[in-house]
Amino acid sequence: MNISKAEYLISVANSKDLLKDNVPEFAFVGRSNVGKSSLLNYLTGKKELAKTSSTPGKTRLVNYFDVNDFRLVDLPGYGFARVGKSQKDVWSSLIGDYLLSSKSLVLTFLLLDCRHLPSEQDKQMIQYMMHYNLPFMVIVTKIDKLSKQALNLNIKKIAAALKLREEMFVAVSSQAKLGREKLLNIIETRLSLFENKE
Ligand SMILES: Nc1nc2c(ncn2[C@@H]2O[C@H](COP(=O)(O)OP(=O)(O)O)[C@@H](O)[C@H]2O)c(=O)[nH]1
Ligand SMILES: [Mg+2]
Repeated sequence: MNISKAEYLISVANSKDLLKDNVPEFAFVGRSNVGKSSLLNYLTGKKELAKTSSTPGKTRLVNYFDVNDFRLVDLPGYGFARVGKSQKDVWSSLIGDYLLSSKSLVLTFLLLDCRHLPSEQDKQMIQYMMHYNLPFMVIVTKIDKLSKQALNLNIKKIAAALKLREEMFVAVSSQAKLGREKLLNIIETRLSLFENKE
């Protein structure tokens, strides 16, 4: 797939403002710092499309991007340790509201750092999506940080921890530029299935 257009559309802070039209959407979710913004930039080929970690404000919003004839949706990051508090944010209700209210959600990508086992919040996300029968896949990020061997081993461990098949996983590195074609192919395939279903 060729990316002919990639533009920031809008950011939404409240569930009532979530978009509810029929443009097919691909959502990206994961804990803060997992590499979500970097991946959106890498995928679209636009370096500044989604701001990377320097602007934490945006991480609490649902950010929509128009890409070709579909949308990429950057969901709020979770697992932020609040300054001065040991308590962690539970993932935003905005995430749950988005996942249940989007009229045209084709697929959600849950991002996990390839070096770490999934957190409780990651597991809850998966359970949530399974409970509501929402289609999802897992993206393991920052694979430039591991050798091929270590990566394969970690994917096995992560898959086992989540009780998911390894076919549910895509491995990427925005830094080393790995995994873009595969991800775009997945998007293209799911898009055509979705459009034929409509
Ligand atoms: N080594 C490596 N670092 C990455 C990669 N992707 C993102 N990062 C770094 O991880 C940090 C968080 O990235 P960001 O995209 O802002 O994460 P977000 O909070 O999930 O949106 C930044 O310092 C990035 O430079 C990657 O593929 N490889
Ligand atoms: Mg981000």
